[in-house]
Amino acid sequence: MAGSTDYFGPPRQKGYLVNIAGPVLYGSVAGYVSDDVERAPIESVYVSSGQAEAWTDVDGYYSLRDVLIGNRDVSFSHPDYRDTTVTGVGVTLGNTTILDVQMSLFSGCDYAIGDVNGSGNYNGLDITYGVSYFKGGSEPMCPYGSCPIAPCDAFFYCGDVNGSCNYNGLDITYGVAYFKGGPSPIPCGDCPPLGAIAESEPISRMR
Ligand SMILES: [Ca+2]
Ligand SMILES: [Ca+2]
Repeated sequence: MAGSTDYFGPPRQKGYLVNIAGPVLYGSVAGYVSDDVERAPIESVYVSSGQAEAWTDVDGYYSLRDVLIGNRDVSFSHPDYRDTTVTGVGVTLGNTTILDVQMSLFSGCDYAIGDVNGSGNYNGLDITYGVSYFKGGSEPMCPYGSCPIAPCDAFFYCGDVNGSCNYNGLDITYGVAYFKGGPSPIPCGDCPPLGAIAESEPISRMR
């Protein structure tokens, strides 16, 4: 009988080998990371896939070792650039897969802070619109998709003027104080408006 043969036979080599052969089930991914506009190398990009991690050198090159074989996702992140993930990268045993990536500069989200009525700027009408919303009126009209990062992908992010990353009555209070000469609006830190990173100029008051 087949079952008896198995029982009295040698240990199952297949399972045994898998247990001791873990380290050889890896491959590598290596390549060049550059700016998608100037094609210039980007230094210090954090590259990761599962447990494997690496950083690009001054010339934009990275070498990610000990990546599990199979189709893997490889992620690239850098504070000045939009996060990039390449999915389904084929990693084979003991080989190096070449993966060059271009990253786009993260220059902020395309919206005007406080502009809940979709007019393109922040003024007293946005306060009125906001008060109306909290009484059951129309939702804020933040440009949809201008900021594809949570929580900035929610409908209300443009109404956040006190930097709390949500929109509530405190933003109305803050806005009213601002238009009376109080502190400038503060965007949610995860959703910086375009230009806010490079310039951080005070937003001009519009009454
Ligand atoms: Ca407005
Ligand atoms: Ca808020």
